[in-house]
Amino acid sequence: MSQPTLVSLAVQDGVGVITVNNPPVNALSAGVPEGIATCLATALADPAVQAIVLIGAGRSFIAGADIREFDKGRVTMPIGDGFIDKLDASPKPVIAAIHGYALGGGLETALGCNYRIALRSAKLGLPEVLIGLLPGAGGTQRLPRLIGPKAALDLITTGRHVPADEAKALGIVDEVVEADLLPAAIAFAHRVAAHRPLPQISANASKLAADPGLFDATRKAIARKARNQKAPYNCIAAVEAACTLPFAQGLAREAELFRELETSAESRALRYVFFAEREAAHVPGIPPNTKAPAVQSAAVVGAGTMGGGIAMCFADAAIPVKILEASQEALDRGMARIRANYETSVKRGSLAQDEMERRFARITPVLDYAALADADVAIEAIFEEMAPKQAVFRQLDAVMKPGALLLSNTSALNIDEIASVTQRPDVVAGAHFFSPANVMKLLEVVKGAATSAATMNAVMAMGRAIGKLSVGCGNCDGFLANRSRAPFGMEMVILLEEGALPQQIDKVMVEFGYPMGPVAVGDLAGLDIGWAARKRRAAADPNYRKQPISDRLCELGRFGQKTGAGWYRYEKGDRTPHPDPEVTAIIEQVSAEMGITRRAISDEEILHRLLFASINEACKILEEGIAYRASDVDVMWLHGFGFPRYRGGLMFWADQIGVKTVYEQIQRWHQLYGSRWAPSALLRQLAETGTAFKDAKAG
Ligand code: 3H9
Repeated sequence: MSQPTLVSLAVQDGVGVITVNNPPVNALSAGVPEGIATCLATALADPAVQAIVLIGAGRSFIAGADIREFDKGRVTMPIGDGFIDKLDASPKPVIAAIHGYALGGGLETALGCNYRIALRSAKLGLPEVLIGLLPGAGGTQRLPRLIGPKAALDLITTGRHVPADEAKALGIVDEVVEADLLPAAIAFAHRVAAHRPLPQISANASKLAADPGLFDATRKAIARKARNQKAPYNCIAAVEAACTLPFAQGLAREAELFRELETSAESRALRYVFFAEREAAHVPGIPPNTKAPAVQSAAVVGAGTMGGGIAMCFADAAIPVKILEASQEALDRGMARIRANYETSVKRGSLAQDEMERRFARITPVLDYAALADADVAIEAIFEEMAPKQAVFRQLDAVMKPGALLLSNTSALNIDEIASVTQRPDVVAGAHFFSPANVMKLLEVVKGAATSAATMNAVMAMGRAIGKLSVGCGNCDGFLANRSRAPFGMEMVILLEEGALPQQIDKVMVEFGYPMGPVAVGDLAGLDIGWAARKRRAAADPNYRKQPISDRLCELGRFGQKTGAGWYRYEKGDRTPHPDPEVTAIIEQVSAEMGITRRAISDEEILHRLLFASINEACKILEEGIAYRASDVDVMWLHGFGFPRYRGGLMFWADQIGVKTVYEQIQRWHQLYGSRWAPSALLRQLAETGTAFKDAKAG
C-alpha cells in the first residue's frame, strides 16, 4: 500500500517527480518500495506526464535496504514486490536524480531506471558485502551489464563508495551536475522524453564478455581478506551468473545466493557491528544534538612515536598542529620520523608528494609551552609515568587559553590524578590513541570524575573530525580497552607455561580470524615495553603475577622484530616469524622450574581460555559502569586489537556461544586455577537470567 508521507508524486512541467522522504537516509524501509511503485503507476497513467524523475528528499538519494529490517525478517524477496523491475519496465523514461548516497538497494533502484544524473558530491556503491550480503535487488546482474564484469566485481567485492565523477567515467551515471539537482533532472527529462528505444540495462548484454580467468583470479585475490567468510564468494558467483545466464535466470540465482547469506552468522555479526559503531558515538549524559565547537588548531606534547603519529592525524585532517619537545635534538628526531612516515606513504603510492608537503607543513615544531597557548586542544603524549605527566599538565594549565581541551594519551594511568594538578579538571580527559596513531581508527575517550559532559562531547567530536571512531568510557587502570585485553595476555603466557608453544597459539588465533597471531604481534610491538611495565607493576604490587618466560626473553635482549629475535627468530630484512628451538627450550625450562608437567593443550582450550578471560574482565568493567555498553567493548576490540569483524566483537561472539556456557566454563576454571578466574557478578546474573551480553546494561 502506498504511504504518501514516505513517497510522494508531483507533476512539474510534464515531468512526474517521485520523492522519497524517509529520514535520515531514505532507506528502503517497508512502505518505501511500495510507495515508489504506486507513484510510478500513477505517473504512468497520467497522460500529462512524459517522463519521470526519482529523487530523495533531505540529505540523500537512497542508502539501501533498511538494515534493521533484516533482523526482523521484514525484507522479502524480491524487495518491495519487484518495484525495481516495474521501474525497469516503464514505458516512459525514468531518471534517477542522485545526491548524497545511492548505496546498495539505492543504487540498484537507480540501475532499474533508464538514466542516472548525479550531483558532483554524490557517492554511489554496492556495499552489501560489508554487512555480509550481496546486492540482492538486481545489482549483481545490472551493474556488470552496465560497466562490464571486471569493474562491477571491483565495486561489489570491495563495497567501496564511488564519487560521482568516477561513476560517470565508469558509465554508471550519464551526467554530473554541480548544483540544483532537481531542475537539472527535469531539464534532462525533457531532453530524453521522446527518445526511443529507452536504454534498459537488463536488456543489454553487450558488455558481459568476461576474461575466462577473471572469476578465479578474483577469488584468489580476495582469499586472504575473505578468510572464513561467504559473502565475498557469493558476490563473485552472482556476477559470474550474470555472464553465463539470461537476465531472469541470473536474477533467480542472485536471489538464491542472497538467501544463503541473509541469515548467516557472518551477516548477523556484521549488521550488528554497523549499528554498534554508530551507537558508540552516543555517550550517556550528553543531551542529543549538543553542539561541540570544532577543533581548529591542536598541540601535542612529546614528539616520540605516539606524539608524532597524533600530530599526523591532525595534519592529515587539515588542522594545523604544534608539536613540543624538551630539546632541539628530540624535536629534530621527532620531525624526521614524521617525515619518514609520510615518505613511506609516498613511496607506496598512497600519498602524492605535493599533498605530503602540505601535510608536513601543517606541523610546527616548538620548544616552548607558551607557543601552544592558542591551540583549541593540547594532547600530552610523553612516556607512561605519572609525575612527568603531571608536570606537563601543570605547564599546560599555566599557558593554555580558557576553554582549551587538555588531554592525555595515557593508555592506563589515572586521569583524575593527572587532572588534579590543574585548576580546570573539567576540561581534562583521556584521549587514548592506538599505535600507529596515524593509522589505527580507534580513539578511546576517557571520562575522569571531573570531566564535564561538554568536554566529553567535544573530544568525541574531535576524534570524528580527525577520522577516528571515538568510543567513550570511564576511568580505571587500563580503561576499557587495555584492561579488558590484559587477561588475554596473561592467559597467553600461562598457556605457554602449561604446554602450548607460540606457534600453536598464533595458528589458533589466525584461524579464528585475527590478521596476525598475538605472540607475533608482541614481537612487532616490541617486548621491552611490556617488560618495563611489568617491572613497574611488580615493584608496586607484591602480589603481581610474574611472567618468567617473557622476562627471560627480554633478559637475553630478545625484544622482537627490532632485535631480530623475540618469541620468534627473524631473518635479516624479513618480518616472517620463524619458530625458534631456543625459545622452546626456554619455555620448557621455565615450566620445569615452576614444577609444571607440560601437557598437550587443544586448540579450543587455547581459544576459549584467551577470550573467556577477557569476556569475564569486560563484564567486570561493565558492572562498574566503566564501559557504557557491551557493544562498546566490541567496537574497541574490532578497531583496537584486530578481532575479526565478521565475528561481531568479543561480546557478540560470546553471545553466539551462550552466556550460560561461558559462565559454567569460567566457574570450572575458577575451581581449577583460583582467583584470576573468579566470575564477575554481572556474568553470573546474566547467566542466571538468560540475558545476552549484548543486552547487558552498564552498572
Ligand atoms: C541492501 O541494500 C540490500 C539490497 O541489496 C537489497 C536486498 C533485498 N538502514 O552512518 P550514519 C542510519 S543492504 C538503516 O551515522 P553518515 C544509521 O544507523 C544496505 N539505517 O551517517 C544512523 O542512525 P542513527 C546497503 C541506516 O552520513 C543514520 O542512518 N546500504 C541505514 O556518516 C545516519 O547514518 C548500506 O550498507 C540503512 N541502510 O553515513 C549503507 N543507513 O542516527 C549503510 C544509515 O540512529 N549506510 N542508517 O545512529 C551507510 O553506509 C552510512 O550510513 C551512510 C551515511 C554512508 C549512508
